[in-house]
Amino acid sequence: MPTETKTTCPYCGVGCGVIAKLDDSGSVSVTGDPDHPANFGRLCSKGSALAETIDLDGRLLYPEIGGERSNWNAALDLVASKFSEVIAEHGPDAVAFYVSGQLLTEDYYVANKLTKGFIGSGNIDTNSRLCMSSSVAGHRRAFGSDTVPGTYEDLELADLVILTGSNLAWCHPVLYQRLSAAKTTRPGMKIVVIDPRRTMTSDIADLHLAIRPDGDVALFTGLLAHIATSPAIDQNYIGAHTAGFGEAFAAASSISWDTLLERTGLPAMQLREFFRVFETTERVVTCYSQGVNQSSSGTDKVNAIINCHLATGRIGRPGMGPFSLTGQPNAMGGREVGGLANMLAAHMAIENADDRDRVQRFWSSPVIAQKPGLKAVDMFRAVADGRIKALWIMATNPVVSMPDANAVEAAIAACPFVVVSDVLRETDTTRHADVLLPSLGWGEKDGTVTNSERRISRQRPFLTTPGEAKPDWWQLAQVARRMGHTSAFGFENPAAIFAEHAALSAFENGGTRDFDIGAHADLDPDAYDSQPPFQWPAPSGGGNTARFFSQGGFFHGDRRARFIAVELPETDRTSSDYPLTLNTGRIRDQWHTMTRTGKSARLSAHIAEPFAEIHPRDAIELGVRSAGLVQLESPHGTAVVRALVTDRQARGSVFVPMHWNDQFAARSRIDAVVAPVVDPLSGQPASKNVAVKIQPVKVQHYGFAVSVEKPDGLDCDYWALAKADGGWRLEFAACDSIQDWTGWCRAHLGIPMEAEPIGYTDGATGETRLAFFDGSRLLAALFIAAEPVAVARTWAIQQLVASHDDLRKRFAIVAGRPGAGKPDPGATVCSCFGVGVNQIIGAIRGGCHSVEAVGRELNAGTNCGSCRAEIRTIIDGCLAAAAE
Ligand SMILES: Nc1nc2c(c(=O)[nH]1)N[C@H]1C(S)=C(S)[C@@H](COP(=O)(O)OP(=O)(O)OC[C@H]3O[C@@H](n4cnc5c(=O)[nH]c(N)nc54)[C@H](O)[C@@H]3O)O[C@H]1N2
Ligand SMILES: Nc1nc2c(c(=O)[nH]1)N[C@H]1C(S)=C(S)[C@@H](COP(=O)(O)OP(=O)(O)OC[C@H]3O[C@@H](n4cnc5c(=O)[nH]c(N)nc54)[C@H](O)[C@@H]3O)O[C@H]1N2
Ligand code: SF4
Ligand SMILES: [Mo]
Repeated sequence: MPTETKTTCPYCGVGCGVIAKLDDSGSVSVTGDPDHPANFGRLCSKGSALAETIDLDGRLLYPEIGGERSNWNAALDLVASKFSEVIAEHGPDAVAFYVSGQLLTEDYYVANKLTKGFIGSGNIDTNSRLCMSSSVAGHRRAFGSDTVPGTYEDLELADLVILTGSNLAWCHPVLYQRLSAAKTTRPGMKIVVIDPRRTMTSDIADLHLAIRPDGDVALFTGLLAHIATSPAIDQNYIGAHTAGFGEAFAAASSISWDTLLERTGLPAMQLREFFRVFETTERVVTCYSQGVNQSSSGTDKVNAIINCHLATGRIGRPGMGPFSLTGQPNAMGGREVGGLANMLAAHMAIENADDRDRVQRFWSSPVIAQKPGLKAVDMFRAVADGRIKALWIMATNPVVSMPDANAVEAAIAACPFVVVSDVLRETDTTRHADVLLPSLGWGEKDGTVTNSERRISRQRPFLTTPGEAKPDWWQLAQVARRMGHTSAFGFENPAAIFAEHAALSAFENGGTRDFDIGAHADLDPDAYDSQPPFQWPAPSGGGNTARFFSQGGFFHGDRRARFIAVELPETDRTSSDYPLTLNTGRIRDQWHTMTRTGKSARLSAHIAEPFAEIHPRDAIELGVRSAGLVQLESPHGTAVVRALVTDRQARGSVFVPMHWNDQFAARSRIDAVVAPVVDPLSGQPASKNVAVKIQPVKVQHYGFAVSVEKPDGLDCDYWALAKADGGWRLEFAACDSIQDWTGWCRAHLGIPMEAEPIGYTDGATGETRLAFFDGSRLLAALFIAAEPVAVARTWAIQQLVASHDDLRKRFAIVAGRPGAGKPDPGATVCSCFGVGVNQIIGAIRGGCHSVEAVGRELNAGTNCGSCRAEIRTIIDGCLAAAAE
């Protein structure tokens, strides 16, 4: 009998419930939990592929010191003694913790307690600085607390949903599915997408505003000026529950219409239409994510949005409110425990002496941090200049994800003592660790996470502990005990930590703080184990509500919200040397630095290479050819990626995904190019507006290979590796001439000497095609050309698992295309059923003119639904082409 465990997806902030089934043979399958209120059974492509990412390949299984296997006692003793020494000699601010929104709340709570209460430093920051900190700063300015007022249901209840700086279809896919289903049921519902690029999300929009980079402050300030003189204004709400409207209105109304047009880059008609639809629709939700947060004006963007909701009183009522979409599974939990350098535990403020005193009394701690610690970018600067001498990195990969990543890498490499807790042995960050601590991963670890709508769900273990891996909270508590704090870190299990966290949230609260889960302060381990998902607030006396602020009740001292008078920021960073704007973000099927999604062949099939989206006219001016290689350069570094020429991109901008790193590609860490420019209030990096220049890379040989063995020792100018069924796929390019491709295959694709190739080299063009077999099995196939290689890639990959008994047909592989009657499926669109673009086009030609019809014919889009937007785009494209 398979065992079933209800747990939570470890990827995005939607926080979907999943059921993991483990059968007697040890194999795992993962399905959506129909009872979970975030997803009601739905999953996206990443959630559906979870079972493919939990193997032990590449796992860090034992503690290491100096690259050698060690044991827990030695490793923990060393960490505790080094941290203690540095603190004794240089003070508490000479150590730092850099943690993650992918920790569980219990891990995070212990990390924060140790740093702020027992070491007495504010130097704990997190990758949430790169993710949510502008939202946190904006919420605190407006509401007096870091509160998300609404719920997911509001997106379904609204008559107007504005998505700004959010690629919901790819980044919060299940929420997108809920929204898209609501729009199907109520076609009158309007969706406005605000994004400089045309994304898969903009495809369901009634209105897509292709705003200029960072034009959002101007747009929402213009909107405030408009609604203030329209019937939409709610003077009662403003009068009863807010302060500062006059100043905000004065600032907004001083901006001319021409300035608005210029700063937003939008046509006047679109701007008017947007203002009109906001004015006339009461039920409006404005969702925002990284296009808002990751900006040098991120906090002002958040407040400009909130201003409009306060001015109309459209907040905290069904279908109304500003809604910050959180990225990571536990971005919210991290905020609840105070994991940011400028926060204290349980939504208390580090600047507030009463709060500091309260937390210190609750913890009975010897000290309490007196001031905010260093925010991520400053923290790594302090590592670089030697102020920080001991650093513990946990559940994040800063060498890939921090701006100015080469400088961050150099800082970590030069730091006298670096501890890294991770689940993988080899990442771009782990290679610089003095001490490596093996952590439990998803499916093994045990605790809670909070999603974007304040819902706390359990992550439960269903796998056995691999090697000597241990929970992150345990590692921290062990070090704390070894530093002398025995009783405060005597936790036996995550339930005990959660209960303490819940008790602190209620401690001397009495309704003065938003975050109160006192109802769970007495939870025993059994109750914790079976705890169903619940939304906060959940105070001990009951009386919790799902939404905040419909009747005011803000958390500033006077219980009023604040309007913020924002100024228009400088937005254009380009210059004659760096004339283009680099925008970075995500793709559908990869998660961050690919340490988990990169293990799945299915997920790697959707987009297998790093790329730069470039507008066709920019491409012509730059001399960039479609599928050629380009180098992006800023004063901070360079990266090389494939050119994807598309009119979905605006002129003057390029988009590059953040995911690729040294484990999967040659020089594609885009954060090496990103400047460390931050929002002055939140400290969040402006990862979406970076001045760069681009040039085409002159290539001698373009190559594509499929290989059973993992390609190794690659030293060519460009390569990108992706997992495939039965082996690996490799895209690469060389700038210098290579003659001996058979030797190259032996050196890099693990081809044994006795395996003879079949194939040819065309002396005139240099085109080369080689295939190596072992009996009836294909070991590797290589395709080289002077142009980007034209090969039926999906078909070529399928040959890795096909049988090649028929010797004559082996030449089909060298030809690089399937024989008659075996069509090439084309690039994968639907990862659940492995359906390619050519198959979808075939079905459309055969008369399937809707997503549903394509689904009936090919199954595509009928499981997780993440590809439905793309299928719709392909249908639209085919029908438009046919009509011409
Ligand atoms: N598939 C996938 N899903 C994920 C993740 C992942 O790695 N992969 N990561 C998760 C995490 S941690 C996060 S934080 C979220 C992020 O989720 P999102 O914020 O939705 O994702 P991004 O792609 O970073 O950026 C969103 C959009 O902002 C746009 N943008 C850029 N500049 C501007 C601007 O000035 N104004 C406006 N209005 N828009 C702009 C970009 O073009 C981009 O399409 O995704 C979560 N979900
Ligand atoms: N240019 C650019 N840069 C960006 C962004 C962008 O849009 N553009 N987005 C930013 C945002 S929003 C985010 S959230 C960050 C994300 O960036 P990171 O946090 O650096 O990315 P991840 O790949 O999620 O890193 C998680 C690490 O923790 C490990 N891990 C997984 N589970 C566990 C666990 O349970 N315990 C421990 N100890 N380790 C574990 C993984 O193997 C991996 O090494 O990137 C930021 N950087
Ligand atoms: S939307 Fe996808 S990635 Fe996000 S929690 Fe749900 S299943 Fe996981
Ligand atoms: Mo994020």
